Amino acid sequence: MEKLTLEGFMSGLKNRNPGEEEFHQAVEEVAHSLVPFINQNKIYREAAILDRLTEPDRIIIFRINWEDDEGRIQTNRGYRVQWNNSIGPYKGGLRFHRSVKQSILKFLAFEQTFKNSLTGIPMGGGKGGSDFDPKGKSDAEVMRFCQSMMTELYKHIGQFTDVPAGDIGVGSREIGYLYGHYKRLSTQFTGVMTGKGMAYGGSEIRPEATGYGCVYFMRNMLNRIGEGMSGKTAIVSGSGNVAQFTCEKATELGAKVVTLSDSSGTIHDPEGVTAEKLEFVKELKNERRGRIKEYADEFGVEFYEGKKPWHIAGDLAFPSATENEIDKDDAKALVSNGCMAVSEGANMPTTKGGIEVFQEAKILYGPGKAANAGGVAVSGLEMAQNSARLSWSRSEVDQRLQTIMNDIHSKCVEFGCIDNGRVDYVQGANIGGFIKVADAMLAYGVG
Ligand code: NDP
Ligand code: 2IT
Repeated sequence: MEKLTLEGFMSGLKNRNPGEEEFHQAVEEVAHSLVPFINQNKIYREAAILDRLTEPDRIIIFRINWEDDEGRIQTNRGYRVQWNNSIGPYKGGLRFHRSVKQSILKFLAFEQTFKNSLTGIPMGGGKGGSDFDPKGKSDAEVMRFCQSMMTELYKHIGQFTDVPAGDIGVGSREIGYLYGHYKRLSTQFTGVMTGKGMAYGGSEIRPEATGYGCVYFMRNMLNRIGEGMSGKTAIVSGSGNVAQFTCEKATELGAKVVTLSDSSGTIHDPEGVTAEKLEFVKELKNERRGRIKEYADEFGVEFYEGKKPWHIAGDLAFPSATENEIDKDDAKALVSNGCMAVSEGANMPTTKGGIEVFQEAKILYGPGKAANAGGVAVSGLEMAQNSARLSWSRSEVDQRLQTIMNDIHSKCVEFGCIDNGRVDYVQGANIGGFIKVADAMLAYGVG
């Protein structure tokens, strides 16, 4: 059998999925690691696993109509991308953002499949969302939108079929409206969604899990080279769910977080975003839904309008906003300012050129599918608690999260160890995530 080449594989993929740049980017990053691995392990090649794994099981696209507060009828588009359920029910978040389109949800669902495998919990990969923009909408409008979306979505999900959760623009408020409507339509109270409130089947630590997990992963990478979090300066982007709890845990472990951002700009607080200042951010972002500039006004620090935080010096970087937020020049700026490690809270926040800069500089680079897996891991723990009809304490869930992040780190080391004991975490995460899914697919035969 002919050897697989990256160029040949990617050219076929691009022809089959024209114009879907984010999807091409996510697949290329994975294929870069997997093509040599598959050439060495012919069983995967013969079963055409890579071709099958880069095609979703199905994509459901639907119209969502809802009425705004002025009585006007609005139309949005809804999606659920069910990528692969070889190792468990489809699992992954819903994103509400004006930029949502098929290419973005395909890249996210594809990545999710590897990420979920890395957690060791039986979950397949999926993702969904809508181009609905929650900014400036009233609670009543968000509720009507969520209910209308669920009226279609509920036909395609289920505790053993597909279990959505949150992502950008989907937090506890949206999950409440979505889950409540599912319950009404189905007359069932099941663990069909995660990220639920504590009053109705949620898990302790789920809101914190992505940010905390991302910091635990950073700690693991640092510890392996004899370093620690204490005394380090951290650059964090975003100011939503992932950024807030990254800031909280990094600060608790002795680091100083000096930046936060949103789509309008970056604040720089050289004294550090302390626990007290973070409470202001949580209230600002989660309750009042205001802009991060207010932090600068409140605490008298610098605000860089329209800028990302990567030009500010720091030892550690935690991109926690969105895809492609670190390009080649941003990565160069980080490295030349002394950044020694990157742990990605966001999904695919670094461009291909940016990743090359980090790898050439030989700094620690933890890709999202490993570093931000703590969120979906605790979603898996929420599903387990729902099935068992019980709930674990905060410390129990946190302990399990730390163990899962340690195990993911070990898996990356196992499959990503390269020259002189250095670890290529991209290769480690890609191969480590691939094997379990691929072996399950082999076991099922052709189908
Ligand atoms: P939130 O909606 O809570 O926060 C998103 C933050 O990122 C906001 O500060 C937002 O600013 C900023 N942001 C979003 N889009 C852009 C953009 N195009 N340009 C600049 N800033 C932007 O989302 P999350 O914190 O949940 O998600 C952040 C990232 O983490 C995403 O990549 C998500 O996929 C990933 N992730 C999330 C997990 C979770 O459990 N929630 C799990 C794993 C990964 P603004 O308010 O101005 O839009
Ligand atoms: O990207 C992600 O891993 C998430 N948005 C969380 C998914 C989940 O099902 O908890």
